[in-house]
Amino acid sequence: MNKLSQKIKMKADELGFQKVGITKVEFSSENKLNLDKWISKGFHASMQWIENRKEERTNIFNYFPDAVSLISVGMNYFSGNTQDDLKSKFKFSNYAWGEDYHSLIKDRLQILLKWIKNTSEEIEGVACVDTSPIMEKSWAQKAGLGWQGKHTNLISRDYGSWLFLGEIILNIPLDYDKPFIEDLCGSCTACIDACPTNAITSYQIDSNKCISYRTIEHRGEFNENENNLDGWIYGCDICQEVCPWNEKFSKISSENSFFPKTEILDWSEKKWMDLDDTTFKKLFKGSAVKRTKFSGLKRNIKQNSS
Ligand code: B12
Ligand code: SF4
Ligand code: SF4
Repeated sequence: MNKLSQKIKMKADELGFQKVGITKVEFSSENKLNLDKWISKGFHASMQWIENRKEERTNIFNYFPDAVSLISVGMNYFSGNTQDDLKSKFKFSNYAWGEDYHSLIKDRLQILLKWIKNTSEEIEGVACVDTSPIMEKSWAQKAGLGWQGKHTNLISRDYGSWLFLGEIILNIPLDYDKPFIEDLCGSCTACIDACPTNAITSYQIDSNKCISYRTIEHRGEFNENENNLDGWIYGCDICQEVCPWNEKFSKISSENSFFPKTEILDWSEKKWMDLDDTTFKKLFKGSAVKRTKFSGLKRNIKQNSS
């Protein structure tokens, strides 16, 4: 193995990434077709930002023209707690129980990128987490981290799907990992059967129906067809909770900052219902929950209280 590729993997491990793989950057006509079909069915709902940057999402060279290699990383965020550990009846997605993963992972990737760039003046690169217009799950599969399950999340053999994904795109060749070509879902349909709003057809999500979309991305009041939140006030974990790969292989994260804040564990329904803007800002400073804004969280709480 090329020494730099090996050292990058060691450095990524030191920085707290449990999964790391490297893939050659190539245009994928299959991904383009899938995203085009998904958008044409209206499955992106009101997320116009997906459509706006479609040309970059479907062709990474429109985003980073000099791309040659992509490093895909995964960070385990499973805290060991479940929704049963929350005092109130309101359910709150585990990915947002602690600190915002966007900033935590971006900071670590910037350290890795700086370290890589220090090895040669010619190296250029960009670090991505979630908001960059690339299809992270598909890149992770190409880099060998795991496969996209029927619920569409990336599942790894050794940690299940409680993994955040991030990437570094570089203008230099490296040694490449084999893509993960197996589909280990087999005949299982647990996620499809458990989804309370039937948002999953095999390997595709209709965001209009997905509670995660409704509670985080949807703006304004809900209309009658989209108001089932099944008790969730932020995000939804059901399709991952029921997945046998998570039941068997989840491991407790070494990242304490992803563990639940005391308020999230201890707050009663009354406390949530009485939440005001000042407390929201204090409680969710540096948290992914800011995305839905105070008005969105209040709307979700109200919807689940009626
Ligand atoms: C938009 C988005 C959403 C939307 C849409 C979800 C979706 N599945 O697309 C909403 C708001 C609903 C959402 C919800 C969640 N999200 Co989100 N989201 C994204 C985002 C920004 C883009 C995803 C995207 O490109 N979607 C477009 C669709 C077309 O792509 P796709 O899902 O990969 O679809 C593929 C399959 O449908 C496949 N396909 C189509 N037909 C067929 C047929 C067959 C037979 C096969 C095999 C495949 C196949 O082709 C498509 C392209 O490869 C990514 C970050 C990023 N930049 O990639 C995070 C990301 C996917 N989200 C993430 C998370 C954590 C979540 C939630 C778990 C949060 C929560 N707990 O509430 C939920 C999970 C809901 C779910 N079951 O997907 C993580 C997932 C990590 C992981 N291990 O996979 C990501 C990667 C962010 C990150 N950096 O960690 N999300
Ligand atoms: S996150 Fe919830 S609503 Fe969305 S697909 Fe999974 S189970 Fe269904
Ligand atoms: S619940 Fe079953 S079908 Fe769904 S992603 Fe997990 S293994 Fe695949």
